Amino acid sequence: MGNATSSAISKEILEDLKLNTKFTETEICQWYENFQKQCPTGRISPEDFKQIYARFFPESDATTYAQHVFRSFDTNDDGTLDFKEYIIALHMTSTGKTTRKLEWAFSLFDVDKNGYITKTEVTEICQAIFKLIPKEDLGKLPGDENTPEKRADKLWSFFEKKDNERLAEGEFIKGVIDNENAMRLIHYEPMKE
Ligand SMILES: [Ca+2]
Ligand SMILES: [Ca+2]
Repeated sequence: MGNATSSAISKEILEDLKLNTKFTETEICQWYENFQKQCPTGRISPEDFKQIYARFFPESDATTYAQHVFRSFDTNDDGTLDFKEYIIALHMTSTGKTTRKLEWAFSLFDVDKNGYITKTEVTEICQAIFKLIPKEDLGKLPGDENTPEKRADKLWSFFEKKDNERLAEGEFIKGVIDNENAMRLIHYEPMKE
C-alpha cells in the first residue's frame, strides 16, 4: 500500500498522466521530484504562480494575466494547482499540436468556465494581455489594435458573431486556425526588435 508521507508519485496519477500526455514515466518522475523540491506542500498557490509570471515580465504587470492562466489550469476549481494540473498545463502549452494549444486558449478565454466565450470575456483577456505589453511597445501597435477594446473588436470580428452572441470551442478553434491574425491576437508575443 502507498505511504502518505512518501515523496514518490502515486501509481494512479502516474498512469493517468502517461495516458493523457506524451510524457514518459522517467520525465514525469523527474518533474515530480523538481515539483516536490520547489513546492514542498505539493500545491502551487495563485500567489506563487503570480511570482513565477512576474519573473518573465519584469517590465510590465503580469498579475491579471497570471490569474487567468492560473484559472485555466486549475481544472478542479480548488484554488490551487496540484502536480497533475501542473503537468497537464505543461503538456497543453508545450506540445507542438496546435489544436491542443487552442483548446487551452479556449479555456483561458472562457473566464466563467461555462463552455462558451462571449465578447465581454474576449475583452477581459485582451485587457490582461495589454498589461503584459511594456509601455514603450504600446506606442508601436497598429491603430486598430492599440487598445484592449480595439484588439477585442478585431479578434471578435474574425469569428463572424454578433456582439451578443457566444462562441463554442469548435468555432473558436476553427476560427483561429483559419486566420493568422486571430492566431496572433489571442496571445501575447513580445515585439521583436
Ligand atoms: Ca486545482
Ligand atoms: Ca464563458
